[in-house]
Amino acid sequence: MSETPDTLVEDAAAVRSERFVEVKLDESIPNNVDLSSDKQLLRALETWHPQYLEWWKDMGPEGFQNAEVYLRTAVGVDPSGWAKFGHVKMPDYRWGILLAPKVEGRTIPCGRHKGEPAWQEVPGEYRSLLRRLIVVQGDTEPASVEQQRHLGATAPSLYDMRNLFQVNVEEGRHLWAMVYLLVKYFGKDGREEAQALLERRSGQQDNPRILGAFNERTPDWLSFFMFTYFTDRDGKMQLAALAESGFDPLSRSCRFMLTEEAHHLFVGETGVGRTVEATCAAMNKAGIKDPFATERIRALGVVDLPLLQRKANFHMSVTRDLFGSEISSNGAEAFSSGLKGRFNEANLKGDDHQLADAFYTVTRVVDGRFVDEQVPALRSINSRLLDDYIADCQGGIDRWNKAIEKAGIDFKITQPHKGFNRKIGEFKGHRISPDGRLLSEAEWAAGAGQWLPNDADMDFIGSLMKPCHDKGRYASWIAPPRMGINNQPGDFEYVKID
Ligand code: BYC
Ligand code: FE
Ligand code: FE
Repeated sequence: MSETPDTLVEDAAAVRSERFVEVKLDESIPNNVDLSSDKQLLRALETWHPQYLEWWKDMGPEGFQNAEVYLRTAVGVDPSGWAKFGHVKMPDYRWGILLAPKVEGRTIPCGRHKGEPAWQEVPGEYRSLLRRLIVVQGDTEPASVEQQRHLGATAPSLYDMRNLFQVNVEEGRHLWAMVYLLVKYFGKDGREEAQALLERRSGQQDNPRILGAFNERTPDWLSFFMFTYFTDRDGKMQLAALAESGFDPLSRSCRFMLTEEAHHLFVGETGVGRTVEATCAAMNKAGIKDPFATERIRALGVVDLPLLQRKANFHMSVTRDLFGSEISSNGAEAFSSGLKGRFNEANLKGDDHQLADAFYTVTRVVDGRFVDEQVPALRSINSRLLDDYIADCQGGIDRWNKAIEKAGIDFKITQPHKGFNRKIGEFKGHRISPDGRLLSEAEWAAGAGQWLPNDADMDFIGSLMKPCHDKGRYASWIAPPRMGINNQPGDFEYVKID
């Protein structure tokens, strides 16, 4: 039988729908993974959904569940137009399951299976490692929402409040992204892990979140901005590494999550930047040149720059711990198995992507001195991602410094030594100053209050945390943004508080 034009047309349509899977928004769970055709999966997710909403109402933003918030909702995966904006109550947000389009013929980019077709199903021999990576990633998402849940009450403006809630609903969607993978690909134990993701609680003694930084408090807005600049950037790096996964559904999930992540980093960078701007403007207006004139600066209702540095030191150090031990056999196995690549793996030129004979320089403490050691590259995968992260942090810091310099103030925000205040990895158990000196316990105790936020700092920041909920107004310590969200005017009502 010869092919009729009709079947050709149908085939073409099938190819199209494979590549540009439409997002089905009218289903109970918006998705582009054809949920309705997999009844068992749909049922499992529909069972999880009300429990997720319970969690959101218990642990999500406190006090604003009925407020109408001007939110961006993902409605597609086309980079040129994937979101729409509108006022919604957060519990009505359309959390969906969205994967970046499939790349036809994609192969495993690294490790011992390099060049083989990417896995569309879970590779049996790596099942538990893969599940662990997905669970750890998933756990951080609701943890951050829990950490930030009290911040609405002290928002410095409606604009900032909206940005907080935007970040929160998207971290909620990131949880959905990981839960989809667990439930679809890991059967019963995947469903149990999905359940446990709603049960652990940030900072709780008996059932804490998995990674250290996600059990720290985010008590004020300065912490929030530092967190979204530094800790969401760990999210960016880890998602980028998982986007290189040979397990294609994980890669596609992470690729789309990265699209949303950019806004979280923007909130952090501009949040700190606007704080710097308000401080410099107030100092100049009052004729204060000395950034260390703490009391006079604080009396202006702005944050002194050395305090910003201490805050940054804290968030950088706890976030660096999130990369795991610099030298790690788990890290080596994640790479060799092809489950997790390096940052930008597919574009690393002049590299065999297997690293069997390669070395990487890792700084270690040996006999009370720093030593740069050549370590097998496979075992130092975590170290390399950490170094890439530290480099990635610098851009925004340079932009903050440029604003300080332009204001004519002699101060520079810097990154502390890699070993400063570390609890995980090579530097754990050592006392190291921000400028990279190995210290005695007594020297550390004497210096810590200058390097990390001290009690007086936290009290002062606390005193600034007064809500500013009038349209178009901003708290004294933060400058207005250059532009509104989605080009809205300055007095736009980003959150309609009921
Ligand atoms: N705290 O060999 P090791 C984000 C555990 S952020 C407590 O050193 P490995 C987001 C580790 O689990 C991105 N425990 O390192 C940001 C292991 O336990 P097991 C999150 C820690 O295994 C803002 C043991 O210690 N994504 O998305 O290579 C807002 C020895 O581990 C810590 C990911 O992390 C710690 N800091 O682990 C919202 C990606 N560090 O297995 C969201 C997925 C390590 O022996 N995770 N441990 O019981 C991974 O790729 C890896 O698991 C790690 C490094 C990066 C965590
Ligand atoms: Fe996230
Ligand atoms: Fe994020």
